[in-house]
Amino acid sequence: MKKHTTNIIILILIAQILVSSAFLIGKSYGTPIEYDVGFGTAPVIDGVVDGVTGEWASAEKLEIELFPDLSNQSDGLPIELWVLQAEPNLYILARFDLNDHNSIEYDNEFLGILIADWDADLNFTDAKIVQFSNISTNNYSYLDYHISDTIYYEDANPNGDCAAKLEGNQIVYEFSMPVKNKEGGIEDVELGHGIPFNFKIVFGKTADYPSGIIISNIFSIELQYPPRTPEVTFGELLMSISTIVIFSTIGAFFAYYIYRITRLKKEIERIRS
Ligand SMILES: [Ca+2]
Ligand SMILES: [Ca+2]
Repeated sequence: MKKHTTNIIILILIAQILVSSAFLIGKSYGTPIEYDVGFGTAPVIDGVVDGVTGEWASAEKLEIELFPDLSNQSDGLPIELWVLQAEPNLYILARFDLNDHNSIEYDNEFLGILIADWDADLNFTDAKIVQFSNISTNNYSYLDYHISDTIYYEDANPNGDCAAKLEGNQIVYEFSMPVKNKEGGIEDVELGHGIPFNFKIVFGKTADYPSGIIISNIFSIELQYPPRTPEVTFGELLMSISTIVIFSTIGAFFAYYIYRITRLKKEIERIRS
């Protein structure tokens, strides 16, 4: 009976050590989530929020204001800003109202997303712009630029997509841009997972950059790894294997030590009797 009890205790100890090892592995795989931008299926880039399919339902929904002067943030234009990841792209939607939005004043309206590289703070070098040539007939172009010393150069190889549509006074801009799988080169910021990037929304009424920009604001997001497929570095893998080996070895030694003590105790009892 005593022998069975000892064996059960040893088995429990070994199991506990193995479970502890597995827990440590789980922790080492985890990616810290600082800001959830939402994963979902790719929305259709057509300038319309499709409520039937719920294409933006899983997006992170922010509200920011655009200002003429970022150092004096008062009386801004409120815009809805939705951010969604659906591999391999990042999707951003901007939606807002303006009084008399369909008047001739906004015929050459544009909205752009400027992107700074992860190590460049607020040096925005990539620009994705939707430029209307006639908002009343919904004629616009999607333009991909790179910026050097405040001068905008049109990319030889534009990436991403955008569509916009005005309905009444409300306009919707839907953007998509590649993440990770596209080399940035000098024309684009190469977006990557697990790194914070600064984005700047710019708006204007004259097709001239940057002088036509009248209001803007900056927001920062950290793109997350796709669900259930975190990237494990070689170092993390090595650490996880080492953890298993070390804890399992310690567990085995510990179990053997208890086993030997139990045997010794029985031997002493036998000699005494
Ligand atoms: Ca859409
Ligand atoms: Ca670009």
